[in-house]
Amino acid sequence: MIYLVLAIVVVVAGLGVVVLNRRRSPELPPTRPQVTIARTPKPVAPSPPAMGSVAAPEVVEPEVAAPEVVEPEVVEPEVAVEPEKPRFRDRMSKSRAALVGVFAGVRGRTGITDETWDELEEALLRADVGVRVTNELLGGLRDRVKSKEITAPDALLEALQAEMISRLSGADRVLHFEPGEPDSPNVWLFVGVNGVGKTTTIGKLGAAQVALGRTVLMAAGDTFRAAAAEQLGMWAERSGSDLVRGAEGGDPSSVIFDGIEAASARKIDLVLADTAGRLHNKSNLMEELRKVRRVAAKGKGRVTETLLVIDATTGQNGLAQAREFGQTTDVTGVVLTKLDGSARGGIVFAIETELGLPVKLVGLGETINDLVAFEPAEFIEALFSE
Ligand SMILES: Nc1nc2c(ncn2[C@@H]2O[C@H](COP(=O)(O)OP(=O)(O)OP(=O)(O)O)[C@@H](O)[C@H]2O)c(=O)[nH]1
Ligand SMILES: [Mg+2]
Repeated sequence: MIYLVLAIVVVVAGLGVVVLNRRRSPELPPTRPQVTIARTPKPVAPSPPAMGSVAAPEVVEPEVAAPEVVEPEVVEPEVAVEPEKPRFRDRMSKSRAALVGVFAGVRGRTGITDETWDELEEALLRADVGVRVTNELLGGLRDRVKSKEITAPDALLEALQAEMISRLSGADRVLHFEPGEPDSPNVWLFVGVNGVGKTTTIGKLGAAQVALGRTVLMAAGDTFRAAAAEQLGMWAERSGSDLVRGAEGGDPSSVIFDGIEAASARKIDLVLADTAGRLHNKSNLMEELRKVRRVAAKGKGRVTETLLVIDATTGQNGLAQAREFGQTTDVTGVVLTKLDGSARGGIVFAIETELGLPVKLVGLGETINDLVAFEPAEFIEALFSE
């Protein structure tokens, strides 16, 4: 009997030890909290696993639940950040720098003196406003000073600013787009001398038009330069536009004609036609441009804009170009590029007053977002702001 009781005690004690061991052993390996840390979504530089660690395989085991932790973090950066349009004020530091010092000097005097007029004249000419416009602007102000309507330097500068804004108002700066039959695309043609920014402008404008909900096809009418079509192709891809290109050295008119026909067949709204840069005094190349213009109007498309691209850093030189191009292709407006790198923003006045061409778009940098509609008030305020 005693043996029987002893035997029962031994068996029960043995079972207790087994149960206790079973309970403890699963607690030994690291449990959930550590596993979650191991699943941190951003892969950290792998640290070497603890050598010879017995617990290692057990840490790896519970990775099944991982996706739930990872997903939200990966998706987050994909949310598109709406890029802001650049502001004249922020990008026109060079043009402004040429003027603000003068304005400060004018303000610093107690009255309006001969030096005041000399300094203003010099500053406006240096900013490439042009002799004619400078004389007209200052002539009008002199009269108002003589009649005592203006007496203080501050008021003089305010009046100059208002006068400059008013000279630029009233121009038609709209990019003309005629809605019509779906197989009759609008065609906007880009012309200008070498390297002014035609292709880049097409790229930026294509992106803006696509954002407006229009479908766009780019026609690589620059068959002269080997890399020109590739360059335009890159912009087409970036902006979500179609591309039509021809053989290198081919006839630019036929590439643009083919582009317009393709756009018509695909019911695309707008064709942006690139052309090779050319000097305005090369008559054979200007004749080629005349043909491009004529042929573009022949098929299904409607040429609703011919935009002359002018580099703002070339200043008054751009005027001579504009005259020649205007006579050749019926230019409807100007795109003034590289205003961000130019101290000669005043060229806008010469272009508009002396040539009667509206500046419609302005390039304020090299990226896809750096093309803006020309806003006279914002432009002049940027020149005067300190
Ligand atoms: N800073 C600045 N650079 C610009 C602007 N527009 C164009 N560019 C630069 O000007 C250079 C020439 O631009 P393109 O678009 O190739 O000029 P293009 O008129 O097509 O040149 P060609 O086809 O050779 O006649 C490139 O480096 C552009 O990035 C602008 O508004 N600001
Ligand atoms: Mg080009």
